[in-house]
Amino acid sequence: MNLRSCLRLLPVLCATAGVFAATDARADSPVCSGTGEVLLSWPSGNPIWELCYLLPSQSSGPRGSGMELRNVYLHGKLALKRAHAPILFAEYTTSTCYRDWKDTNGTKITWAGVHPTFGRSTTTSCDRSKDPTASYGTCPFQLVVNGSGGAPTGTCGSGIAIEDFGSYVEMTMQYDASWYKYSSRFRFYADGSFEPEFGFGNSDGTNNGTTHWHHNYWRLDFDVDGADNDIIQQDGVTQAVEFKTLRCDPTTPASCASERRWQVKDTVTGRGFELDPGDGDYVTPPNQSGRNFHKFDVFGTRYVANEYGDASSYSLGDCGMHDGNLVADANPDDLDGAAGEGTDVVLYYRGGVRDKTADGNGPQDSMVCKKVGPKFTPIGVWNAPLFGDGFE
Ligand SMILES: [Cu+2]
Repeated sequence: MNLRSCLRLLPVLCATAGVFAATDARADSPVCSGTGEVLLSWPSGNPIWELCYLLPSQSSGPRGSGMELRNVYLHGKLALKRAHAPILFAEYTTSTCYRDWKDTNGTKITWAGVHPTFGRSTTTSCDRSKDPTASYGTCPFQLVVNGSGGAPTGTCGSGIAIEDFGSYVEMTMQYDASWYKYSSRFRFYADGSFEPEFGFGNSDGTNNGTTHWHHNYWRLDFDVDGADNDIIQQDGVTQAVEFKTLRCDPTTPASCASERRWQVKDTVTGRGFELDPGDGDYVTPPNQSGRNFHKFDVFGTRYVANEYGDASSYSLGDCGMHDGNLVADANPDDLDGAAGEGTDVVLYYRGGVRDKTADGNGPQDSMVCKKVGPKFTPIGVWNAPLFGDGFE
C-alpha cells in the first residue's frame, strides 16, 4: 500500500497501526531549479513559508506575469503550484484600452533603513505617489519627502526586495509598461495567510488627464497537497463546473450587501484557503466604464497545461478580457470531478483601480497611488502532521 492510498482509504487504520507516527512530519520543500527561480525560506530557520520566486522578465505569462511565485509551501505542504498576474490592461474612457505587458523589470528604491514616511525600506512609484496630479519620474524619484528633512538617501534596484516584518515577510517588485509603473507585492504571514497586492504608478503623467482604469488579473494555480482532489467553493457551496462571477451578488451590486467568499480545498486532507476580497477591491467594480471590456471579478477554471491567459495573441490592441476563452460559455468544464475531468483547479481574480480626471464625480485623483488585492486565509490544519506527512 503506498502512502497516498493509505491516507485516502484507511487513514484511521494506518494511524492506529502505527504506519505513520504522528510526529513523523516529513515536510517537503520546493526545488527551485528552473531558469530564474530563487528560493525563499521564511523564517530562514524552521521556515513557515517556502517558495520559488522569479523576476517579471523570467515569468511565464504570454507577455510575462509580473513577479511570479512557484511551488509555494506552507509548513512543508504544497499550497500553490504558481501565483502570478498574467493579464493586465489599461482602459481609457475616451478611446480604447490596451493590453499591457508584464515582463519588463522596473526599479524601486531601497532606503537606508526604514523610511519614516513610508514605514518600510523599499518603496515603489505607487508608494511615492500621494499627489493627485504630480508624477515623480522614474527611479530614483528621490524628491524630498515632507517631514523627513533633507534629501532622502536610497538606491535603485531592479531585483525583488524581501523585507522581514517579524509577523510577516513582504516581497516587493515593480514592472514597467512604458510610463506606467506597476507595483507587485506578496505578503506571507506567520498565521498561514497571504496577500497579493497590485498598485499603479505613473512616471511622467502621460494620460493623467483622462479617466482610465488598470485591470489586473491574478492567476492562482492552487495544488493543495497536490493537484488532485481540489475543489472550489463559493460561500461554502462546491462549484460543479467552471464559472465566472462577481465579488458581490449581482442582485445587490450598488450596496454590495452580499459579499462573497471563495474557498479552494483538498477534499482528502481538508486543507485549503479562503479568498476574502480586500476593502479596496470593492472601490472599482468591473465594467465601471460600461464598455464591457472587463465584466467579471472571479473565475474558477480547470487547469490546462501552459494556459496562462485568456488569448493566444497578446498584442497591445487586444484590449478586452476574453472571459469566454477562459471560462467557456458552452459546455463548461467539470470542476468537482463528478464528470471525470479531474480536479486540478485554478482561480483567477481581478483587482482594478480607476485614475480619474476632474469631472462631475469629483476632483482629479489620477496620480494618487491606489492599491488593491485580496487576502487568502488558511483552512484546515497546516501546522501539524496528519498521519505523517510527505505525501504528494
Ligand atoms: Cu493610471
